[in-house]
Amino acid sequence: MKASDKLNIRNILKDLDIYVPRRHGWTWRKRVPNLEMGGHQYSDSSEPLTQSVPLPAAKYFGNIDPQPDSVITTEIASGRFEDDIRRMRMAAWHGADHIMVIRTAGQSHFDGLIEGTPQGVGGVPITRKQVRAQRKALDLIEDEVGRPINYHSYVSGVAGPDIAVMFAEEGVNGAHQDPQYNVLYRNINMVRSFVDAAESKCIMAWADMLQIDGAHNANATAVIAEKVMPELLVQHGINCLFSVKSGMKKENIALSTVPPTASPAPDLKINLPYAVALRDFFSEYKMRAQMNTKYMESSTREATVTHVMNMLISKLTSADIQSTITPDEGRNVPWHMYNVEALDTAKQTLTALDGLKELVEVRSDGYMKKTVREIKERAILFLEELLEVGGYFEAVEQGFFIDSGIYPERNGDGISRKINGGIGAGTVYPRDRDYFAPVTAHFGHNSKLYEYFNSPSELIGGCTLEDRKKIIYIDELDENDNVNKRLQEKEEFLDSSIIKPEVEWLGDGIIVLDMTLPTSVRYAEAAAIKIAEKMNLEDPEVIHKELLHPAEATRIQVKARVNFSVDLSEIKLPPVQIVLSDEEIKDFIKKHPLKIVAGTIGEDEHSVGLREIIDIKHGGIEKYGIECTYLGTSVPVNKIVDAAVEIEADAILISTIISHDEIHYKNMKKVHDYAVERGIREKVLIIAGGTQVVPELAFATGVDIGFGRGTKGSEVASFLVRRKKEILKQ
Ligand code: Z98
Repeated sequence: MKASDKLNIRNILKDLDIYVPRRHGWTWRKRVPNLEMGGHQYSDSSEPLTQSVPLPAAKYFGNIDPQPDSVITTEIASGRFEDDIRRMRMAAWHGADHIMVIRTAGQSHFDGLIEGTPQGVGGVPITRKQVRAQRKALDLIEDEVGRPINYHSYVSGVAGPDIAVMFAEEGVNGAHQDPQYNVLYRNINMVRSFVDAAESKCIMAWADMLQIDGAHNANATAVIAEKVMPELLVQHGINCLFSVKSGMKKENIALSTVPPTASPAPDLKINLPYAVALRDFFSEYKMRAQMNTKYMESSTREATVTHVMNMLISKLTSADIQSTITPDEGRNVPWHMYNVEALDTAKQTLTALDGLKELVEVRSDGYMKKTVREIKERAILFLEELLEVGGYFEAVEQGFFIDSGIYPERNGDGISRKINGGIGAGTVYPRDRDYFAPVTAHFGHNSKLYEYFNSPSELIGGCTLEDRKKIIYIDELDENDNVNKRLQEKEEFLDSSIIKPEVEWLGDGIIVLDMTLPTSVRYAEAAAIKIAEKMNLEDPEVIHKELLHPAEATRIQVKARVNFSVDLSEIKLPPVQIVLSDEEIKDFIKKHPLKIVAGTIGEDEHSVGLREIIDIKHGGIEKYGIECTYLGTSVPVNKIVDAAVEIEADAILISTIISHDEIHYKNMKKVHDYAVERGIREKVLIIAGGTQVVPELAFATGVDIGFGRGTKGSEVASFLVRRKKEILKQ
């Protein structure tokens, strides 16, 4: 796949029935301690990518893109897997190597696999076809960036084991699996959930998948998140041990940890001891650090600060996987740009904090010692009481979990589930004495015959885990709700030069407007909708409001839809300016000193643009060692050319903003003509700039080049150097 080519969804969908996943199991990043990059030494780094989008400031550092050593996660949830695939590609280029696909609302309650590619709500219906298509696309994407990408979804709900088998068959690399999630948040019967979990975990162990637990959900659900700290340790403990007993390797078990609180609470004083207590108790397991979404509002700024603070804790406690759902999940705006922004926030922060533990040490005395110990003690006492009342099931029935008090305080408002209640109650049956299933990776005693085979599936020449021909691949079941229909509807935008703005689906036409209105929040909200309507935007909706002052102003963000598209084939672009690296320009100037004379000409007093091109303070061409003689504003044409003769300048830089009666082009021509008259035109380059300058029209006046709005000093210097090199070659 070429970087300049779009992912072809139809090609991905072709021959899916015979697709074979290239590997099973989870992949960690390849650590490269003491990596040397751009003249810097990185301590906590991993192998660089072959292609990527570096951070914006990388242009000042030779475009380096160091990759932190922890796996970085992004969660994708648009409801259309075909659009999610394109977002996965963007995410991988920004440093994601763990891509979690959220399931459609309610899938936990589907008692079996679903098929085809129906559209989902808040996530995609997880089916074999869409899993295959996404895994196949990720094969291409990981080749493109040069790093394996872990594909992940959820093994929970009443169809947990069925999904686990399908994931094992399809090369899914990681999944959430925690029976407590079923019980507490999906009201699925607890006996069924734990039996299903044993089976699912056994299958996931066969496929070497990484497991993430569900304890963090307590955090998002609790009335006050920091109050559930002790029970979170208990929940992690239950799932960890249950997983080990079901056959999982400890290194494949990850705790889903969330710093419980957020500022304006004193974040570090609460979150750091909690993270340390977790690390102490679960030192043999992996940590998947997620962000606190409980206290997240619609402000991207606030969400990003919480994310960054959370990553400080991840760094101090060496999290193995860094999630980046903030701010999309917290704000319920799961759009392409927020996935990418959050990934960049993670890359930037983790890189900024590189080597943190060589610089500072987390104290193990005083406040830290006392607080860490207190959390652990509360957790142990919680567990002891749980055992005293008869075990986990009994404790859940008595409402031990997600109570608003911090243990041992209990306010009687926890989530209570009946041992014999919930979805799927009464559906667990003991195996018959002669039970035998010819399958691999089955939990428990699979008949006495087990002893005679490596796996009971040998009797049938292997089950679907060994023999893919036995997998029944169903393409589509619904003739209307499927990807082919959706692609047909989007035909206009597929492989064409016609585009619309987009936030999550091809051609969705959504844009965001940001405005500050000088009124109160209530009026601002209503006025913003009116403004969007007056702009002929459709379906306007306020997605963020921020009080600047009760009477003076409110900031509003509105999302809305445009009802037109743009044809790129109708846009004429100027030729691309080649920009040389700073080093290359400096080296050349050192060997071949250059002099220029500059000024705004005619009756033009606008000097800001030209000063930005020249002045060292603004990154102008002075910084490369080019000798600049600035003649000021409204310089007569003759004067600037005469000055060039006098100082033997290599180039004349003229700037004009005023374009009335085409005066800017007329003056360019005059400079060119007078330079000819003075006999220096062959020796001097004439470079003309200004906000209204169209390069082609400038060139037509006789000058060497025209630069329009937004030109940088580096572009002008690059032109000078390239042209001088050509002259030297002649
Ligand atoms: C995360 N941001 O963990 P449904 N099992 C567990 C879960 O935590 C979740 C599901 C299943 C979060 C993503 N977590 C939310 C342990 C969901 C999903 O019922 O299909 O929604 O199950 O990264």
